[in-house]
Amino acid sequence: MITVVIPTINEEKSIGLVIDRLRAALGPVKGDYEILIVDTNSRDRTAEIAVEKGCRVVREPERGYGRAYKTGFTSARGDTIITLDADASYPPEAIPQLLRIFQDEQLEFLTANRFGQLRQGAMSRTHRFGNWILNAATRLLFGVRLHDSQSGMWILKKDVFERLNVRSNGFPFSEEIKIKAAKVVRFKEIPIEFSLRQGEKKLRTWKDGWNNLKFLLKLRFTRNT
Ligand SMILES: Nc1nc2c(ncn2[C@@H]2O[C@H](COP(=O)(O)OP(=O)(O)OP(=O)(O)O)[C@@H](O)[C@H]2O)c(=O)[nH]1
Ligand SMILES: [Mg+2]
Repeated sequence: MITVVIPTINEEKSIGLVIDRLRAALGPVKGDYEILIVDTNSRDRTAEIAVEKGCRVVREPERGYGRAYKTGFTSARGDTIITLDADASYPPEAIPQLLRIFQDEQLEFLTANRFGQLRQGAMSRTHRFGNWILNAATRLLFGVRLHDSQSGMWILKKDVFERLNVRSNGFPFSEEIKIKAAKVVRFKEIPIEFSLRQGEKKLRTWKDGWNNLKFLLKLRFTRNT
């Protein structure tokens, strides 16, 4: 079984569309699936829309992108997990092809590369620059070559997450899980199309960018990580 995990805070503008597009894309895929929304205190109709559309919603009252994923992965019923944002920036339509590669090549972690086919205006210059720095840091500090260390669309085996001991509860969760997975499991990065997000972004460019870089340095230079 597949569990699609989507973390949300106030994403009522796009969550319905993302769920509809997911159902259309997953319909022809063989086997059972569930869509699991991990919601952190949305004050809009995000959770109601998800329930109306037949999704399971779990609440995670503590803030944090990584924390939301930890909660979601732990309560996932599937042995295969797919992740994406609720902001309609990642393409659910790519899932069947990504799943095929994941299965055919017996991968354990697949991450989608947003820089493969970046739609015009999908990402600001500042974000592109920040991503370049973080990709370079990932390569220099860990010897892991990624085109997109911050991508939020992955396919992974649930047991891989259980084995990796991912520490971060914030945005660095994204790079940490990839760095750790790339070292120990069958891992691949595949290009996807990426579009401008709908609704309000939760990431604070400078603050979170800097936090991510500090996190990488700490992960590299402190023991027991
Ligand atoms: N449950 C939960 N979801 C979160 C939290 N922070 C972000 N999210 C969700 O995680 C996804 C990624 O957050 P975004 O704001 O899109 O961050 P991003 O994609 O790195 O940045 P943008 O390029 O600006 O979209 C979105 O679906 C958010 O609603 C959180 O603390 N808790
Ligand atoms: Mg996003």
